[in-house]
Amino acid sequence: MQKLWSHYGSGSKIRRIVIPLSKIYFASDFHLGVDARLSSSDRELLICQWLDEISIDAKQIWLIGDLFDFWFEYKSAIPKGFSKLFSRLVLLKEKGIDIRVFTGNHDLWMKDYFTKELGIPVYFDRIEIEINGKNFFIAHGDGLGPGDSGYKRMKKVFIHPFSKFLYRWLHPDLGIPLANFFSGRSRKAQIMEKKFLGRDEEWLIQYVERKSLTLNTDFYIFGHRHLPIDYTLKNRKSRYINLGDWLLHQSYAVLDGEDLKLCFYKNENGKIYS
Ligand SMILES: [Mn+2]
Repeated sequence: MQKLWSHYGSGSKIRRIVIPLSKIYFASDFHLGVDARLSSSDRELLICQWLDEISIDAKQIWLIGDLFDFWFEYKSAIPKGFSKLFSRLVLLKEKGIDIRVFTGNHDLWMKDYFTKELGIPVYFDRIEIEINGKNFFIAHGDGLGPGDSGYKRMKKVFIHPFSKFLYRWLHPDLGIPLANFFSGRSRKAQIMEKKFLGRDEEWLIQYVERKSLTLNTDFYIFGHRHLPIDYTLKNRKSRYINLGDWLLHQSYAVLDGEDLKLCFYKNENGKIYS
């Protein structure tokens, strides 16, 4: 019979166990539902792979808006096509990972599906929060800063309960294709690299510079811009982080202790603007 305990004998190597620190991850702008460099379904698989990998050491995962290219919740129906992502999120929740979701300008019509069915809190507006002793200001980023007045007016109409009420009376088989038609989503998403406009032209940089005059924020975390940006503000302390997107960049941010950095998943050509 094999001697089971022999490897504990003198001179044998002690197995080294590494317990990873719990990290906090941020990502945004998956835009599932529209084909880009990858088809929506392939991108969903890639996101699930990424979630699997980070679930090893993730304590918390923040998804900061535009998870879906279009989302609308009827009282008893949701758009189909995202079941792989949902099942992964449920699995991670069961592993004890705290997941939080923001709405973006493409999926602002969320109701209670995430909270009730998936147990995931949804934020509809910017928040200030302290994580690991650091102050965070988190928002999707649409309609903030100067300019964009047309969009700001349109958003007011979109989020008005009466608009939702009216839209809800369209049958989903009509309502969802109609939304796709009007946004030109039947075409492939534009995947041209956006241009970083620099501190004088980037609306969100102007917005956070103004905010930082009164707030003591360490990290301003936004999506919406579809460009990975890590920009240190004039006060030389606060950083504006834009999470980029998954249409082109497959980018995300990770907070490890007090250190926050932008990373890319399976994209060796990822570039960070600063
Ligand atoms: Mn977006």
